[in-house]
Amino acid sequence: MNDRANLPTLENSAFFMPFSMNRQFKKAPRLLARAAGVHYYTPEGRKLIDGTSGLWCVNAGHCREKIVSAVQKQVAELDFAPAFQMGHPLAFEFADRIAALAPGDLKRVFFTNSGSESVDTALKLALAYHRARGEGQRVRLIGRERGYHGVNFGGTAVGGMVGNRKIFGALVSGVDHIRHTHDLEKNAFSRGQPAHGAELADDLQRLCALHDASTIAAVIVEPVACSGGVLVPPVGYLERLRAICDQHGILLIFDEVITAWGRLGKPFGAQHFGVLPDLITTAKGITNGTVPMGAVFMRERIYQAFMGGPENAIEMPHGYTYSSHPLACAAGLATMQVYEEEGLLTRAAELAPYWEAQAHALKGLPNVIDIRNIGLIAAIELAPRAGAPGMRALDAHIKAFEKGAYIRVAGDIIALAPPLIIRKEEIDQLFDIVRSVLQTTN
Ligand code: PXG
Ligand code: PLP
Repeated sequence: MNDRANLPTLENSAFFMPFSMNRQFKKAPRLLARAAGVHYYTPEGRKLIDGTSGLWCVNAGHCREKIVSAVQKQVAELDFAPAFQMGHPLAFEFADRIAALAPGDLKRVFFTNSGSESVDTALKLALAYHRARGEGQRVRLIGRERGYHGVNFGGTAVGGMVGNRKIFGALVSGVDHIRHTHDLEKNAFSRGQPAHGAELADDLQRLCALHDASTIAAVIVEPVACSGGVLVPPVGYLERLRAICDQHGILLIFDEVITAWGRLGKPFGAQHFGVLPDLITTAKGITNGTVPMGAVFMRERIYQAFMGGPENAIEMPHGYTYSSHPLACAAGLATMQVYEEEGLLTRAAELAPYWEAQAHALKGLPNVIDIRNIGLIAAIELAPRAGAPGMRALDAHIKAFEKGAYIRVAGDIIALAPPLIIRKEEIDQLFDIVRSVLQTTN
C-alpha cells in the first residue's frame, strides 16, 4: 500500500495563497522556517538576508527577545479582552505611547488589525467627521493612480493599481483618482526626492473643479507609494497637496502603513517631509510584524467632532473584535521599547547616505532603467521583457532566493527595505547578491 499517495503535499494543499502564483509556487515552493535578526532560514537551514523586512514590517529585525517574551507573557496572562464597552490597561498605555511619537496634534488613536483595516477606518472617519460638522455632502474620496491602500472595499476603491481593482466590480461609488508622480523621462536615477513634478499635485484642482470641492471628503496618498513601485514624491509635491486640501476644506490622509515606524529616518513619514496630514494610517512595524495590528492617528479637531453629542451615545459605531488585542498591545509596547533603546526610529537617516550610494552603484547593470531611494528604501526598475511584463523581476526574485537573499518585486521593480538594524556589511552583502542576480538575468 502506498500511504504517501494520500499524504497532503503542497501541490494539493487547501491553502489558497494570497497575492501569489499558487500553482507555480506549490510546484517549486520557497519556504521559510525560522528567522533571527536580518536573516531568514529555509527548512533546509539555508540562510537568507531579508531584503524587504518580511513585507516591509519587521523593522527591528526578526525574533527580538524582548518582543517575543512580552507576547509570551501576555498570552498566559490575558489572552483576550473585549474592547467594546470594556477595556484592558495596555490598550490605553499603548495608545498614549504611540501618540507621543506622532506629529503635530495627531494624538488620538483608533486601533485596527491591519493596514487595510486602518485605511477603511480612516475613510469612514473622514466621511463621519464631515457629517458631524454639518457637511454631510462631502461624500467623495480621492486616491491616486498606482496607490496601494490594502484590500478591503474602501482601500481597493481608492487604490490605483489596476490589477488589484479591475476584477472586483464597481467597488465604492464616488471615488476618483489624481495622477501618479512617476516620470522616468525627467527623473530617472534621482537620489532622494526627484526634482520634477510638484505641479502634478494640481491634478487635485482638476477634480475639485470637476466634482465641486464641496463634495470631496478626503484625499488619501502614501507619502512614498511603496507597493506600486517605490514612487518617491517630487520636491514640493506633498506641500502642494496639503495647500490644495486646506484651500477646499478637504481632509488629507497619509497612508503610512510602510513609511511609519522609522522607515524614512523619523517615526513618521509626515515628520520626514514636514507636511502635516489630518489622519495617518499605520500597521506593520507598529508591532514589528509579530502580532497583526494597525492604528489610525487623527488630529484633535477630528476626535472632538465626535465628542459633542450626549454622553450616553456611542461616538463611533465602528471597530473590530480584535481592536487593541492584548497580544498586539504587548507586542507593540515591547516594539516601541526596542525602537527607543536602539534608536531605530532615526537610524534610517544615519544609514541613508550609505544605502543610497550602494543602491546607485548598480547603475549600468543590464536592463536597469532606474534606481531610486529614500530613507532605507530603494527600488531598481528593470526594462520589461518584450511581451512578458514582470517576468524579468520575478526571475530576479527567484535567483536571489537561490543566492541567499529575500527580495520583493512589484511588476518589473525590485523593492528593497531591510530591517532598520542592518549593518553596513550586510547592506553590502544584500547589494552584492542583487548585483550578481542582475548580471545573470537576461
Ligand atoms: N496601505 C499601504 C500603504 C500598504 O503598503 C496596506 C495599506 C495594507 O496593509 P495590510 O496590513 O492590510 O496588508 C499596505 C500593505 C509589497 C506589499 O510587497 C505591501 C503591502 C502588503 C503586502 C506586500 O509591496 N502593503
Ligand atoms: N461577521 C460576523 C458574523 C461577526 O459576528 C463579526 C463580528 O462579530 C464580524 C463579521 C466582524 O469580525 P471582526 O470584528 O473580527 O472584524
